[in-house]
Amino acid sequence: MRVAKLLQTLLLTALLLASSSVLTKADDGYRLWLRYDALPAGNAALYRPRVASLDIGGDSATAAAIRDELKTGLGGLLGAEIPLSGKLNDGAVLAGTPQNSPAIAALKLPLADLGDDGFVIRSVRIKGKNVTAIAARSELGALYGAFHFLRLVQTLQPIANLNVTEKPKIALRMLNHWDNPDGSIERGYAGKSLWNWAELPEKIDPRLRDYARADASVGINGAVLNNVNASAQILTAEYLKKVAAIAAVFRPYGIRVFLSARFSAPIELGGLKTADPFDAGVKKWWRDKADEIYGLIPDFGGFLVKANSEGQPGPRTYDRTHADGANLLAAAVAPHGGIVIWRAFVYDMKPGYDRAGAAYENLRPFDGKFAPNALLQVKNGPVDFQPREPFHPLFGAMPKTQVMPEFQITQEYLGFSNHLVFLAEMWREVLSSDTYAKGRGSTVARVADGSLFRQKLTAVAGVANTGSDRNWTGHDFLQANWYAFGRLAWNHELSPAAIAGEWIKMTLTREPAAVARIARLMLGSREALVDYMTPLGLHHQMWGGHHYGPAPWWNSYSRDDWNPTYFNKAAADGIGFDRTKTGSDTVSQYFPPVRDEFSNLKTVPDKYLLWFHHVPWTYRMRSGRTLWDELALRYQRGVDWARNARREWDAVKGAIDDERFRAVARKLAIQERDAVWWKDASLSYFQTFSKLPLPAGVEKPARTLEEYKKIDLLDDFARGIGSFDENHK
Ligand code: BDP
Repeated sequence: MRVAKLLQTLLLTALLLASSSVLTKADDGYRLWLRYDALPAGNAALYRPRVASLDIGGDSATAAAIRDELKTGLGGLLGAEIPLSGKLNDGAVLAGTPQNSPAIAALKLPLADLGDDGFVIRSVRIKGKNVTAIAARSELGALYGAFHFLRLVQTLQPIANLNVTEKPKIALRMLNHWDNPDGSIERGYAGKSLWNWAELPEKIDPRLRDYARADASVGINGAVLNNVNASAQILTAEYLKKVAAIAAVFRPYGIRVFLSARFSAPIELGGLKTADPFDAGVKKWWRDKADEIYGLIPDFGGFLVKANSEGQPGPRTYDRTHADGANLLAAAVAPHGGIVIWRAFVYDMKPGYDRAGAAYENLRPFDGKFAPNALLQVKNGPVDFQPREPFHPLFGAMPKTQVMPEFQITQEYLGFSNHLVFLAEMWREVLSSDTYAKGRGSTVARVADGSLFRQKLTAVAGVANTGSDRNWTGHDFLQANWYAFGRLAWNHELSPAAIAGEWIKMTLTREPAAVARIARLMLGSREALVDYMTPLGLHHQMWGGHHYGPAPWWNSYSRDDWNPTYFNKAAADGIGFDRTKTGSDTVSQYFPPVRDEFSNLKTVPDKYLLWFHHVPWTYRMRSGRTLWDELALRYQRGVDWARNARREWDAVKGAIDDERFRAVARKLAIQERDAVWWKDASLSYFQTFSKLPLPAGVEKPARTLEEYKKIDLLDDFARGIGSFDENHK
């Protein structure tokens, strides 16, 4: 009897240990959302597919990638070896195209309208057998379908009666890597570059393939490998071989490689005296360079160019226009089917001007002047990747130009890889903004997907947040932004909540209560960050240079449009940048009724108030509070969120492996510290003008304004509190 009891206790303990070790198993985050750990036991009929065998058509590298992913993925999720078999088993999964799979061809599925990247997934009965078919016109489409199928299984979706049809709304979904030849990454906060130039092309880091898998799993199909502040070195014969080696790894996963081109490369590499786009020698140099590149990389995507911006060379140096510059490169790649992406991030400082109006002034005159294989890449807002900006007025304003949005996934102005902020919320806000260019419903998304102006080439870019950190993005949660960018680029109608739900279940936990709690955290994070950094339309209030931490007092740059004081205009009479008729009037760059809504104090949304208006500290807000009180309370609200986020996170302990749980907890502690610092430093400075007391409920700053001015928050970061190694101990 006693022995039996003892055995029972031992058994129970063993079981408990086993289950808790599953939960607390270390996970360094490397596998991203493609973890494929065994699905939980439970309501098996609903979410645990029976997969008897895999039948993947084709023998190309892409077909091999599909086979590999499904075999590893389903094998892991279902905890069983899944045989490859051409036999029509009950429970077989077929994947392929009508060309590479007779079984798929026989199904005669409606594939005609799917384009190159689309796919269908169908539960079908063939000769009395239940089969899942993943079918597409191209092998790449079938790969996207395979990843989609895996996602359904990973997120516990019922898969017995599938009838999925998917195709992307935007053709080119690309990451811009701001990586330098020396391995550093401009505005990168997750380690070094993933491209190991010194070892390439001989040695290929296996990580490159995992990068490509991750991209393809969310439909990303283009990668600019180098910084827009480009070194000409990337275009040398030596480097092009390295680029070709990377392209070869990416190819099976449908990712085309692009390069940032330095406009003056004909001088630096070609020894020419000029880079004038009208010069015959310059034209020839670019044509030859393009031929050389396509000789090595037949599917090379093309060039991205930052010209006459922040010191970069460009056509204006030779009295030529931006269109002349873009068309020079467009002509060089056109014979090979390549494209040129010209950036609209141009803002030449003129006395008394408004930086927010500069890109529009510089680029709009060239509407209709760009070559058919050129796109204009426009940042989401008119200043520079701030926590919140109204949409860029160039969206909708260039109907004869192929315009594409550029988002920043890396968090240059948003707390680096230290702050948890789910950016799908921001991107949705921009994409669903109505430009009214052709009346109601002319959203930024419809500019981007080409439906508004019947644009032929469509694209969207995100400045990557990836790096060599073991977990890719520094902060485990910021993988979600890479994921979300891809998902929204594929389908801009997806809701942030749906994307967050998918990502959490694939990456962190499937425990329903924890999923719900974490989703709430993610979905509130962007508004909270705006609150504690730049509420009510404030912008560009960050410490100079590195842009980490608050410095609303900063006025020491000779370029005024880099100074936070230029943007906040805080003074005794109030705060905010007047962009209405009484000020810079750049609000008139928007179409009516948007411009009227933003210009009028009665209708401007609170979130853009200080973006468009300079208002007195005692201005009466919609809430009935004074501007000063409202501002202070917003900062406090952001701080409260950051505090609460830590408690929320503590509450999911046990639902997530220990390693990532602790790493995130450390980051959240930094975020809280920074949020408090932002509130205290900002309010201390603004109070010198408002001369008003803090309202009830707003905590008093812990230090003096002089201390906030002296201490660079980044110093702590540099000492290691924000680093991956430090946080994954
Ligand atoms: C700014 C960054 C700078 C970039 C620039 C750009 O501070 O590092 O080079 O944007 O997008 O946000 O070109």
